[in-house]
Amino acid sequence: MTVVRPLDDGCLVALLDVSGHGPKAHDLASTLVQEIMNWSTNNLTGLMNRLHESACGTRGAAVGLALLSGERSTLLYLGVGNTCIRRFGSQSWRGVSGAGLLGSRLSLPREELVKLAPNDVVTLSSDGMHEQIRQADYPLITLDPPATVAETLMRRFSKSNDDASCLVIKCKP
Ligand SMILES: [Mn+2]
Repeated sequence: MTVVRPLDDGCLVALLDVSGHGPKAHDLASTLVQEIMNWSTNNLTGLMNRLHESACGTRGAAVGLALLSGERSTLLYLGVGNTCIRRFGSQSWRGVSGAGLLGSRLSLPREELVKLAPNDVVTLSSDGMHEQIRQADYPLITLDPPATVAETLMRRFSKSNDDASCLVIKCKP
């Protein structure tokens, strides 16, 4: 599941992959989405700790959080579990998510700050999508509209044995 929450200067985006399927998984995803929508500061570590508390005693989830600032052209990332964030374009970059699972084992890495450039594309995906995607595998990734990028990545790189989420952010020219 993906969340995009517009802020005064940029947006907060999140990708959630709750363990398992069915109504209980959906309930946990809904709870986490509410927490993300209600969070009122720019503190990603604080938000992740809040999500962890909400998920305690549940089946758990993998979560990636990214805070984008339009004015500073930056991206701040914090993730736990099998979530993957990548940047394509002027430079390639891949974020590192902490080991563990939200709700049971939380080992939070440091927030990573990335300076973005015009036309960069950032993808945030769950473990239902292969992580080894090189820009050479998809040379048009920075030229295609973001919806086309998401569809193309899902068609070409999602695994047959899991569901997958993918969120695509395109920087302005
Ligand atoms: Mn998954």
